[in-house]
Amino acid sequence: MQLYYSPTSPFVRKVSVLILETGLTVDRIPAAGTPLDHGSMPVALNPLGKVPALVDGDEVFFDSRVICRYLDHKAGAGLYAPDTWGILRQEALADGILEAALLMVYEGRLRPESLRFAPWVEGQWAKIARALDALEAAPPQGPLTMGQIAIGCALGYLDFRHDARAWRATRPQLAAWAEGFAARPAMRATVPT
Ligand SMILES: N[C@@H](CCC(=O)N[C@@H](CS)C(=O)NCC(=O)O)C(=O)O
Repeated sequence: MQLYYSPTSPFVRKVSVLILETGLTVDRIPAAGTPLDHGSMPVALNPLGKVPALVDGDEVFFDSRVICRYLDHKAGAGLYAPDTWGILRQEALADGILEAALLMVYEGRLRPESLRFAPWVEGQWAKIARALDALEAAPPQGPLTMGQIAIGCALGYLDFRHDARAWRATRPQLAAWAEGFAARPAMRATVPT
């Protein structure tokens, strides 16, 4: 299998953590690009021009949710059990945090300053804040699941790109969970730099 990746992508990190946790073997191919220039993104494999994308023989998989589900199935890891719908909801919430957080990064990095619209950025952060409050009210628990991996990667990305927002300040339970989860070897091995 080959995984197209970018080292700082939190969506790729979900896949990388799953690979390490399950002991699967996957070759890694670097790719880089943005909505303005797809660069070396594997557009022939993923027309959306995004990573992660996974090739296994004749089959291509994207996005991270599909790849994680596929690799979990392939490894027989059971990371979507026993509460499959609850775990998928957690993964969707984490991915929603990541989508909003990434849009904020793109807004600051790709859009000319004169075209930026601060209320739109704050609207993205409001989505993230609501999602974090929901997680604070019901922090992840129990044995490792894909929901936990996704939430761990989402919180890690907030630390990486939106540290100034200090998400931990009003969310002690989630912060405590994040600290424990970040200590897992697979999380430590995939910290974005
Ligand atoms: N929903 C996708 C999101 C993937 C995504 O947005 N990846 C970013 C890197 S973090 C990307 O490839 N951006 C390039 C672009 O949007 O053109 C997934 O879960 O894989």
